[in-house]
Amino acid sequence: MQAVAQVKMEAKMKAFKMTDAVRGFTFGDPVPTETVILEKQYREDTLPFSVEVAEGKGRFSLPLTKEDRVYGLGPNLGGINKRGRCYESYCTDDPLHHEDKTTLYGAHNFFVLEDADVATGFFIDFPGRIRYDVGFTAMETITVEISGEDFDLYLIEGGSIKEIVRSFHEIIGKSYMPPKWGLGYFQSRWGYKTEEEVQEVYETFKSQDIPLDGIYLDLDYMEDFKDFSLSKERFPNFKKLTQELKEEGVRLIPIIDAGVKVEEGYNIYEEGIQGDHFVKDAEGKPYVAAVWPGKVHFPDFLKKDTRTWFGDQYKMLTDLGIDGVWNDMNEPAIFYDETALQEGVDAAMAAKGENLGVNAFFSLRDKFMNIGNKEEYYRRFFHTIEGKTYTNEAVHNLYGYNMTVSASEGLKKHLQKRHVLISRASAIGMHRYSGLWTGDNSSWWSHLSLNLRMMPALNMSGFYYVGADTGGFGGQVSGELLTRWLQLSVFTPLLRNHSALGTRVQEPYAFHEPLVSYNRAQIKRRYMLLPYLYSEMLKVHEKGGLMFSPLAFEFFGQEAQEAEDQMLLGEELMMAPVVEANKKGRYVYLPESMALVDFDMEEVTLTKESAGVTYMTYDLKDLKFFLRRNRLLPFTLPVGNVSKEDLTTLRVLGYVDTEASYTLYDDDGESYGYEEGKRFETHLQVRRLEDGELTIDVQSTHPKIQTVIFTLMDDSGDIRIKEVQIGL
Ligand code: MIG
Repeated sequence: MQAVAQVKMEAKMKAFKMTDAVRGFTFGDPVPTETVILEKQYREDTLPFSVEVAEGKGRFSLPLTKEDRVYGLGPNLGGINKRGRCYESYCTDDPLHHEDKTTLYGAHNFFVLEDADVATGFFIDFPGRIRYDVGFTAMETITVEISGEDFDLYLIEGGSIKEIVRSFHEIIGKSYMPPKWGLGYFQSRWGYKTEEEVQEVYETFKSQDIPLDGIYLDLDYMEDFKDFSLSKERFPNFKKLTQELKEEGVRLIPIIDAGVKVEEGYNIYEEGIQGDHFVKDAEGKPYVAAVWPGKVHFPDFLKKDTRTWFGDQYKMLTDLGIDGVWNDMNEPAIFYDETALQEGVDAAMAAKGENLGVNAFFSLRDKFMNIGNKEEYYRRFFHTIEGKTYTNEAVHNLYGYNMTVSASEGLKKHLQKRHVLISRASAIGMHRYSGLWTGDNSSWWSHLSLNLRMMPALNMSGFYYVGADTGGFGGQVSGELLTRWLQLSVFTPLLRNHSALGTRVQEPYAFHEPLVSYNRAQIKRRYMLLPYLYSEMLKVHEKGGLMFSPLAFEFFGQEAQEAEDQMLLGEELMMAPVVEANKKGRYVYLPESMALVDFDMEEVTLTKESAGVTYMTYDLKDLKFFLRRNRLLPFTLPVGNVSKEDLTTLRVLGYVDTEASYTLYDDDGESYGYEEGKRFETHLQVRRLEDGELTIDVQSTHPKIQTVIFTLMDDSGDIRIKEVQIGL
């Protein structure tokens, strides 16, 4: 990045400092987004490049050298290195994520530009649309176009991307931490129609011996798609079912949509009208859009008292025994609005009996075909922030974010213990309140690798409790694809198999043998890895930084930069999933020697692999990954769900040539004690002495762990097993 020129509109810009690594520049009078939690300290400073602010837009371009790489931008299409594409930050409901798309559900305006020797982080705090042309129009230019004149631009400096990410996380605050059961396996489907069907799903998991921590409930549990209602016909014993399953350690997680059905006598609608909680149209009347329930009003989540009011509605669910929710359609998605529908109907009526030319036909067709989520809808309803009125379009990316703040506050208040909360729309800031799923992907191989590539970018934005619809939401999944997807998703903190209405059933047992056995094995392995995954979640919650990092963030060289189908997890593991059809293995790039871990229920094996490129066989039945040199990986034996976790014996894999240590974090899994640092730590340390002897040290405050069994490999590939008893 080169210094180009001084900013043109000095008068409109105020410089500030936030921490040693973070400085920023305020242009105009930005909307408060509450993304950044630290105070600005205004001072003199100059921007090292020019930002044009004119005609309702802010714009800057930076030169990219051939070597520069661009990382971040959250849940987006494209590679890990974002170069060569355009992106837009504007939360959008788009269920077809093919290569032409530029905008998905999240708006995450943090990216890092790295050249041969310097990396710089950029964060644009602005709630409207931002366009990024990352070396697309001109290969050697990145252009950012902000659709407003009022924004904060942050620059984050540091010695490495990892440091920059940590410094960024310091200013945006700590992330949402799910309860431990949130890291289990979840089954979902749109739609399990009745409580019998849900019961049957549970029974099948049980009889098939497949672990399960919960079942997501889609729209069908509601009456007429009304938020906080229950279908008396399909779910007459909702509370009983919820409680019975919970006794088995299986939670139900219902969906809540952003739109509130317009219906007289419906309590949420009536209260919303009385309390003036709905967003208004230009005439000051509640804006009418149509989503699943038909006509709806949208709660104005940008208003504090509306958030409190809506958040309190979740009590209806917590009173029934619900401990987790998913917030959907909160971009907000709009099927049509009254004006657009009327225009379509009028055009159709006018066309009646006419001989339509091709252009007239297409124009008529478009009135119905492209009626969903039209840009103009978001200019037809308004929010008021600190006395100023904005179109939704101007503050669009705050909507789903604040619906989720509302849910989070309500659930926290009414549960007194941790809950699971995921949202579809997202913006940075929301990471403090919930996790997310990546929206309506498809049962495509390309979306399996997209899932992998999104993980580090989501972590960069502060989101850790994340995952994609395993198996793919839309489209027809093949058994092979589901099993391959599980081989990846067993590592993602949110592990949920979800699929759309009308698609091929995709529960892990919905396939023929041997796939069912393989799927069962994959899910059990997730539970074996759970102590480690949970420990890593507690660590990133506390310290920020990345749980998933591209190889390029850790190793030098072009091979590391280009290995976008491999990923580091924590400081210990390297994943190398198979993301293509008809493969029996794949080539893996090893930046240093590692232990190949073949993870099996009966016997976990370690094999030494030298640095370089190697072909690894990887069957559908396997779970394989790599353990880095001088690192330890704790694991345990599988259980039916998190409530049955048994840590009396902890197992540890190690590739130790000189010395390795790991501190396993754990806690009660459900209280907020972790916020005050209440946790159990188990320090594991292995040293290999000159003569090859091993010394092992285990210090633990964990109330359960009694025995630790180490399987340790050295540089020559020899394995030794050691058992350590912890004095009580
Ligand atoms: O218009 O509730 O992303 O997970 O199954 C579709 C039905 C609405 C979109 C969500 C998806 C969910 C579906 N919803």
